[in-house]
Amino acid sequence: MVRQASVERKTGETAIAVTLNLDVAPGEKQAINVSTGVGFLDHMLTALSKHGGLQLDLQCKGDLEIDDHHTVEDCGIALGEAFKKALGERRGIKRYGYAYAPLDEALSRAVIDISSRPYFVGHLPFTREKIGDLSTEMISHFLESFAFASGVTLHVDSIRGTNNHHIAEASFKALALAIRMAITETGSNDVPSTKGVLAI
Ligand SMILES: [Mn+2]
Repeated sequence: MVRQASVERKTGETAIAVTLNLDVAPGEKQAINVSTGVGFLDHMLTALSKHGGLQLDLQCKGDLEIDDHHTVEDCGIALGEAFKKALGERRGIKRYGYAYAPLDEALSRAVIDISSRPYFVGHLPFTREKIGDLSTEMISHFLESFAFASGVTLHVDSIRGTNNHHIAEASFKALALAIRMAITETGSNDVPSTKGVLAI
């Protein structure tokens, strides 16, 4: 079964088309193509896909003449919706995932529960207002939007770091590795919950 989903999302503020494949078949080339108009967000989503073993095509045309807010938030929502759809009934997955990732002096940790209990807690103490053309406050907002749209519980913490580019990138890489663990197929056909259902 191919774990893939496409989502199109159009509002007065953004137009987004996203196709997400949770797996790369043996011998297949991992395909990643991200264009949001916000360079640093492209860099983070590419890192997320690459290290998560995901295949992602995400194209966004947003109202960047205002600022980056709608673009970043709506990309988080659209990616979350695609992730939720690609997971389907959430049968036979590990469900929990956790990882640390360093990038030089920066160290981040991400913990995910593919639970249908949307929640986000982040500790990302950036000291700059922007990294490239991405507002640092939008990084937590992106992760929150992704968590709520996909129905996952997500905690992302910067444990240390001084370079803001490194703090952000280590956090997305930790998230990538946590996601990979959580979506790993166990070979079972079971829904990993005592409730017997996870896709709500
Ligand atoms: Mn980088």
